[in-house]
This record gives sequence, structure tokens and C-alpha cells, in this order.
Amino acid sequence: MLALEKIHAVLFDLDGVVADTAKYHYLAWKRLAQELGFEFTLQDNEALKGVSRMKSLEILLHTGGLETCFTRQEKEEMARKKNQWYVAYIEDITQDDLLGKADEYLKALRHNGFKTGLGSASKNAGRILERLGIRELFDIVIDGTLVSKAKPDPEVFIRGAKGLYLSGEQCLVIEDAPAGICAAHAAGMQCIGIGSKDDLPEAELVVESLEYAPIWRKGTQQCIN
Ligand code: B16
Ligand code: MG
Repeated sequence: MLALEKIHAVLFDLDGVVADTAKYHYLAWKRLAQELGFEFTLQDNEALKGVSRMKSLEILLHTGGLETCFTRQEKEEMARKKNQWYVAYIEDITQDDLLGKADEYLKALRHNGFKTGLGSASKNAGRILERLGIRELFDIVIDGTLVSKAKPDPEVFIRGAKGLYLSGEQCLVIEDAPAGICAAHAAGMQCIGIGSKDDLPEAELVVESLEYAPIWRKGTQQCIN
């Protein structure tokens, strides 16, 4: 159950909440796995959601039984290659890649007096927001270039709240990954999960997409959508 009265700001995860970029991460990781000689399935990919680039690579190598086969330098080269492919894929993203009418939801929250922030692990978040044409709908953007500790560490959300001069309990997070929900809770924030209750049992509320996320009168529990 969400306690909405104290909320002044909503902090959004990017990949899987605002933008459908997960499929491009998957294509790039799958391509790397193919080069390394193993299959990487969509189901394997679930474990990478919300996880940093280098941690994702470790998980991928573990999936292929190759976790002890490469030096640090070789791993950095693999991550660089994957990112190059990913950046090429997202070159072409448009507003069609927005999830759940995210732009409308952001506008509705702002119209009702809430601040909005982005809290993403991605170092490509700025580029993606520009492509989607929604950068100006966020009061603050904290991404992978600004944090040193990846989710489930709460750093990204704590920095978002601080940047808005708010406490943890005044912020609500919207996330699609268990690591992100953990990060939100560790920051003292409530969390709406995007996905299914089975996959995200820790979230205070789970909805299928932002289209079903609540908009409420500030300072109350009263939903207006
Ligand atoms: P990059 P989020 C995360 O974004 C993705 O979910 C995750 O799959 C990715 O590895 C991570 O960003 C880093 O992204 O390689 O672009 O720096 O869900 O926190 O918005
Ligand atoms: Mg995500």
C-alpha cells in the first residue's frame, strides 16, 4: 500500500519504465555472446535489468561458463564493444520507443505540482532523453555518469532527492527491476514496480505500465485518474 500524502517528487528509472531500450541492450549483449560462442536467451537477459554495464558483463560471462577466462583489460574491451553496438541501435530511437505514454504521465504529475527526476544506471541516459524529446520534463537527471555505486546501492536515488532538496520519504520511485526496488527502499523511498507482482514482490504497488500508475492530489491519498 502506497502512502502518497508526503510525496513531493517522483523519481523514474529509464530503461524499462520510460523507454523501451531493454531490447537494444539485449541485442547488443546477445551479439557479444555469439562472438564468444554461446547463446544468450531473453530469459538470461532478465538478470541484467537495472544492473551496471560491467556487472552485466560478469553475469553474461558466468552464463556462458567463461567467468574466469579473461583479463580486466579484455573485459573492458568487451564492454566497450557492447556499448558501441548499443549506441548504434539507439541512434534511431524515437518517441515510439516511449513506454506507457510516459510523456503524458510526466506532464500530468508536473501539472499537479510534483517534481520529477530520472535515476538511471545508464551512462547513455542523457543521449536517450534527448532522442525521445523529454529532457525538459525532468527537474533533475542522475545517470550512470554521476554515480559511483550501481543499483541496488541507493546512491542514484539519494542524489536525486538531494538535488531536489527533498528527503527520501518525500520521493516515490518507479522501477522495473528488483535491483532498482532494493535501491529505492535503501534510500528510504516507496516504490511502484512496472511489471508483474510475481517478478517484483517487494514493490508497494505493481502496475503493468505507466498508463496504470496513479496520479493523485498533492498532500492527499486521493487519486484523480
Ligand atoms: P549503459 P536503468 C540500466 O538502465 C539498464 O537497465 C541496464 O540493462 C544497463 O546495463 C545499465 O542501465 C547501464 O547502461 O550500458 O547504457 O551505461 O534501468 O537503470 O535506466
Ligand atoms: Mg530499468
